[in-house]
Amino acid sequence: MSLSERVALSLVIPAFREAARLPPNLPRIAEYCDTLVLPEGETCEVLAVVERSDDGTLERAREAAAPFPRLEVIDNGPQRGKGHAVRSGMRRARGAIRIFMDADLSTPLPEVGRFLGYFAAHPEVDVVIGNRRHRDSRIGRAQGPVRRHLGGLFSRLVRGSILPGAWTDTQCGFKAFRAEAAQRIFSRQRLDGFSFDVEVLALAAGLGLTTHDLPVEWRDDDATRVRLWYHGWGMLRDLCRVRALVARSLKEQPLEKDGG
Ligand SMILES: Nc1nc2c(ncn2[C@@H]2O[C@H](COP(=O)(O)OP(=O)(O)O)[C@@H](O)[C@H]2O)c(=O)[nH]1
Ligand SMILES: [Mg+2]
Repeated sequence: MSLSERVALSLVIPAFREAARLPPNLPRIAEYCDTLVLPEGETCEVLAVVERSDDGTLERAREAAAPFPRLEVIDNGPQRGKGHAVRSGMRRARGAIRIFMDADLSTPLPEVGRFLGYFAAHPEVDVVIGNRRHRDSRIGRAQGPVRRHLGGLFSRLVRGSILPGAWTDTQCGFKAFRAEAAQRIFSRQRLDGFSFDVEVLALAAGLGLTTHDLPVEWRDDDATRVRLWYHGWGMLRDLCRVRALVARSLKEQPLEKDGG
C-alpha cells in the first residue's frame, strides 16, 4: 500500500499466542475488506499487532498475510499485553475510521460495515463501542458463566468508581474511533493490560468526545488468553490507577495541544 493512498478504514488486531486463530482469519479479513464500499480511491488497511510467543504466531501470520498487500503483520516485541498492542496499532493506523477487534473474530466481520454505517449517519459521534449486554445484541455463543458474572461485576465496579452511570460492557473487544478521536485518546493512553478499555473510555469522556454504544453480534471462543485470577487481580490493580492516570495524561498533554 503506497503512503500517498488515502485510508478510509484501519482494522487493528492485537494478537498473542494466536498461531491457530489468526493465520486462517487474516485472508477472511482481507477478503471482507474487498467487499466494503469505500469512497472513490480510498482503501482499507489491516494491522495485526503480534507480540512474540513460542508458537510461531508471527511467522505463520506473515505467511498468511503475504498474498494480501493490505495486511500488515507487525512484530510488536515481547509480550506486554493487549492494551499495549492496541495502542501500538492505533498509533500506527492511518484510517479515517480506526477499529480494534479480536483475532478470533468473536465479533463477526459484518459488524465492521454496520459500525461504518453508524459513523456515516451520525457525524456528531466520535467513538462507537460494542455492547454485548445491549438487549438487541445477538449472542450466538456466550462467555462461560464465571466469566460473564465477573465481567458484570467489573462493569459495576467501573460504573461505581470511574465512569458513573455509563457503560454496561466496558470490555467488549470491538471499539471504533474517528481518526482524530483515536489520535487524541491513544497519544494519552498508558495501561498495557486488559483494563485499558476503561482508560480509553475515561479518556474519551475527559476529552469531551461523544461515545455511543451499539448492540453487537458475538460468538465466544473458548480458547482465551485471559487467566481469570491472574489477570483479574491485575485488572483490579490497574482499575485503581485509571482516574489518576487519566488526570495526569490530561494535565501533561492538555486539550489545547490537540489543536482543537
Ligand atoms: N498482543 C497481545 N494481544 C493479546 C494479549 N492478550 C490477549 N490478546 C489478544 O486480544 C484478543 C482477545 O483475546 P482473547 O484471548 O480472545 O480474550 P477473550 O475473548 O476476552 O477471552 C485476541 O486477539 C488476543 O490475541 C497480549 O498479551 N498481547
Ligand atoms: Mg476471544
